[in-house]
Amino acid sequence: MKRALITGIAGQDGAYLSQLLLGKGYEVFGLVRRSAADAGYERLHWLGIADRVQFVDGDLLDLSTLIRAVEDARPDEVYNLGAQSLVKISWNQPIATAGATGVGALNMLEAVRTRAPGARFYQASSSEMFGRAQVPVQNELTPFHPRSPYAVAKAFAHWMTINYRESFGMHASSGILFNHESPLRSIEFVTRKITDGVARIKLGLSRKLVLGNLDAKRDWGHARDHVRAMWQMLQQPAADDYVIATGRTASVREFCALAFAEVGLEASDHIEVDPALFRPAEVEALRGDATKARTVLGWEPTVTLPALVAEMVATDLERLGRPPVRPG
Ligand code: NDP
Ligand code: GDR
Repeated sequence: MKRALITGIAGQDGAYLSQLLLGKGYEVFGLVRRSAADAGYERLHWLGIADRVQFVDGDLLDLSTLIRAVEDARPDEVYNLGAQSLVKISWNQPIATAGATGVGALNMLEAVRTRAPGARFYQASSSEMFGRAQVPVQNELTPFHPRSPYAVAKAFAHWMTINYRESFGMHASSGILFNHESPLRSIEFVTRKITDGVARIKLGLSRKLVLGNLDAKRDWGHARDHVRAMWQMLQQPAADDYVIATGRTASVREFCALAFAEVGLEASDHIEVDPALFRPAEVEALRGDATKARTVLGWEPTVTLPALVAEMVATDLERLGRPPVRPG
């Protein structure tokens, strides 16, 4: 039985990746930050797998906890998904973001290098590193121009992963993942904010949806598809870096139109734009070319954008239409 250690296991990708690995017979260990506030691990409960995961205490900022986690888990594979992942918040918390998102990855690499050098390592890199991209479609050779403290921290973590591969021969891979969404996406991100807002308006719980830049374009895939690529990368004989994307792009405005249409409403009747929600520096448009992942990994996205939107709206309608159940 293979053993995997996942940081950020309580997040969207951590939950789906855990489900995937458990389905493949892995023993799954998850690094979690304990605090007095009861975390709940709602996403793992939602997928019905919370009691099949073994939690290990730790924080990416505290190398001693990572060393202990690696010693306890004795992993064959390590997936570093933990990060301060909110781009907008990274301007308000640049140093904390540099810590968790940047140095956190380095801490994890150090823990693996010293305590489990044979383990395979996955780093959650991001299309945000392309930032103000000079080409309309981005692949592994496209230069980075990060536009937020988050993206700069991710670029540091990305290069550290490559450096550890080249310096120490570690099987360390980076997935440059474009945006991926799901019903388990945090409400802080625009897609889930939209589908939650649409459901609230449909159910009469709210009248309007307040958003920022409607013209930004993203390559939105489904998280379930994208976590599969993470696992596929670690099954390769040699470590490498891969862009994971659908190759299609749509604006926030277009996402809204699809979501409102799901419930028979017109988006423009309900959306309000608040300039306070704009970012100090925006990433205007992203679209990925995942040819390398298709060719080498055999990876393909399986969910269309309309199907993704439909699933998210349906789940939010269901969530809001019934009384909340506290996970047990
Ligand atoms: P989430 O924000 O849903 O999850 C991130 C997790 O990281 C949370 O569970 C959080 O724990 C944990 N975390 C944050 N800080 C620390 C810390 N100091 N120590 C330990 N754990 C910490 O992100 P996603 O699941 O969406 O994304 C997974 C990874 O992939 C992230 O690194 C993200 O930046 C990256 N990424 C995501 C993309 C996407 O579209 N979703 C695209 C490209 C990259 P807690 O629950 O305690 O807050
Ligand atoms: P992003 O995702 O920054 O691409 O990072 P987000 O959903 O936050 O923003 C996407 C685009 O939507 C615009 N936008 C708004 N965004 C939010 N959050 N809230 C709003 O009200 C709103 N209105 C418009 C934004 O300006 C932006 O252009 C995500 C994260 O998961 C990162 O961790 C990951 O690395 C990248 O995707 C790839």
